[in-house]
Amino acid sequence: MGGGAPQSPALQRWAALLLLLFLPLLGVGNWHAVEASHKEFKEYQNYEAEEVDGEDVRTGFHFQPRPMYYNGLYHLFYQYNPKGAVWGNIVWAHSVSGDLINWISLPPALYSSKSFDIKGCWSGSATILPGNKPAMLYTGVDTQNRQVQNIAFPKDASDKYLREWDKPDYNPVIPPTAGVNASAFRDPTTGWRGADGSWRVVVGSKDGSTGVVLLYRSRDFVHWSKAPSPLHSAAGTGMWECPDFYPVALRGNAGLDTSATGPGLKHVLKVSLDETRYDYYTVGKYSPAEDRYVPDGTSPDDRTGLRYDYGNFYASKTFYDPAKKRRVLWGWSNESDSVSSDVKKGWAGIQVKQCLLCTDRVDLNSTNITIPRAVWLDGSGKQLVQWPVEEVEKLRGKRVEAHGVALGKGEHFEIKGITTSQTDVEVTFEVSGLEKAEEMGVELNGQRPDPQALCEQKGADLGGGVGPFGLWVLASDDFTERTAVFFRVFKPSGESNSQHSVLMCHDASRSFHHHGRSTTEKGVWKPSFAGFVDVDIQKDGKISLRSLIDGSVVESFGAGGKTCITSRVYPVGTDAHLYAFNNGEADVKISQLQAWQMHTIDMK
Ligand SMILES: *[C@@H]1O[C@H](CO)[C@@H](O)[C@H](O)[C@H]1NC(C)=O
Ligand SMILES: *[C@@H]1O[C@H](CO)[C@@H](O)[C@H](O)[C@H]1NC(C)=O
Ligand SMILES: *[C@@H]1O[C@H](CO)[C@@H](O)[C@H](O)[C@H]1NC(C)=O
Ligand SMILES: CC(=O)N[C@H]1CO[C@H](CO)[C@@H](O)[C@@H]1O
Repeated sequence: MGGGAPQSPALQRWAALLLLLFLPLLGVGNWHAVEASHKEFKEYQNYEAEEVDGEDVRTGFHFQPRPMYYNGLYHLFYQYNPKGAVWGNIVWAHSVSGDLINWISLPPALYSSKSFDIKGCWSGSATILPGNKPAMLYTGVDTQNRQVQNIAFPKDASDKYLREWDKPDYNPVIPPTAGVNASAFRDPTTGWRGADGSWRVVVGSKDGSTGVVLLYRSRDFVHWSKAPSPLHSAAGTGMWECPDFYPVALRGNAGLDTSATGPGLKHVLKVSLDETRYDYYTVGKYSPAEDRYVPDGTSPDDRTGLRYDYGNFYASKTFYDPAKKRRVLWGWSNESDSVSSDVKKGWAGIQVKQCLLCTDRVDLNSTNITIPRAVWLDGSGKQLVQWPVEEVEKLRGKRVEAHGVALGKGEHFEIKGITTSQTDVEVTFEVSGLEKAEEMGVELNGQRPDPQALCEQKGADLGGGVGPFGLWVLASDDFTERTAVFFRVFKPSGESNSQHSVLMCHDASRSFHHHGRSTTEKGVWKPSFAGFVDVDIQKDGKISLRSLIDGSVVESFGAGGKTCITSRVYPVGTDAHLYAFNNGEADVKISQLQAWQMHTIDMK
């Protein structure tokens, strides 16, 4: 890549994550060329970076998408470090879009400049206050290395892009008071307003090994006081990062404003567990009177709990989109290859067109933010459902389809006629012969086995009773390399559980990797990812799968979005193939399959 890439091996890992974002601000030149051509960014460029301890560095480098909708535009703020691999220069980059597809990059909204954020501008959230006034709460790292919560407002509310943000001198608005660990106090949520007129936000923290979301209240969004009890906590879960707390409707897939209350809803609390690097949630009840959240107990409230995505997905955040009355989720998917890969122009994630106020045209073709998903509560009331926002369908081009294709044991079927390295594929499999379903074959002790371990153990190649069946994506024509996206059905595990267990898996053990390097080579992270799918396959007789494939990203949605898995793989060329396969004893039938070649965004 360009001269802006840090060369030292120690820096390469972070560079891989950050390099692309470096470009819009710097043009494509090197660091020194910048000061002349981008005077407006001088302040944060000149700030001298400082190293802090490892744990904090890790946190600061997340590429956390923070979305907001305001006056007809979607805003996406995301953190990155324009100086590459040194600590201390995390800024909030800012892009806007009218359609969630085409984005315009703007100058950074926030960057370290004052005593209350001089050592970092970390994650936070936007809230629209009465009078249509956006406010941003974010974590700053102050001169004493304390994590504090600050507020920022747009300098000029009449600027439709909200380009410049003002950080009042009275910051921080929420300091770590006695009893709060100042090294574990971050990521304020979007505010919600109670019937009493007061605003609430929670901030992620920990108390020993107990994960906790500390609750704060305010009448004016500026003066905050800590509530005596946290909104929620769970022992043994470690630091809670990037909390997200919002209502979901009991029926239908419409989203709700963050402040909505009433009988027809439940609440969702999502936390990013620092110790596992995945995003977990529970569904439960929020009682405004006590300001407490109590999970329903229909899923574990720990690291075996429900996840938004069972793959490579972290530090996500939702926002309410009043224009389309939906709640939209954005995640971040890191590299799984330790070597910086060649960047291909893709269609997924953010596609930034140009940088307003930047002198050079931007080539930010693809970041690693996942495709935005609408989220709502499943009819069971026990879990969420996610589905790519409908705008993604605008990128669908040439279509191919298939119906009624039977797949016996060991058979596969190629989906031809489109370029399958950039594809949106939806398929429904009819399943029969459930009496052939295998035993799970693991000691259960009344508990569910770890789905990822089960997937690793069984893989896509080991024949089963019902399944494995699904898709091979990004496959070479000789099958030596491929990523399997599939289901495997297990016998009901006992009297208490009369339903078959359906496992959904991404098996990347035979995936393409950087420059064709074998996945058995050292340094390539190639996990199998898996989750169970809460469906009654005996009753339904079929199960659907949608995969969005974009070069190095595969995002899959099982059973209409009940279980989601995102993987990063690194195909060698554009001649990748797409197949449906069945390695189970029982026949499966593709009742319907549609696949679209996806348009690439026009960068003009
Ligand atoms: C506070 O958090 C830091 C960072 O995780 C940790 O190293 C430290 O042990 C915590 N302090 C206390 C008193 O728990
Ligand atoms: C990506 O995330 C996973 C899980 O959080 C981690 O194990 C892996 O090391 C990360 N990859 C890189 C390149 O940082
Ligand atoms: C972005 O896409 C354009 C147009 O396809 C291409 O010329 C350019 O090299 C790409 N940039 C990067 C960083 O991949
Ligand atoms: C912003 C970011 O992390 N970009 C990375 C996304 O993934 C490609 C490879 O697919 C990397 O090269 C980028 O650096």
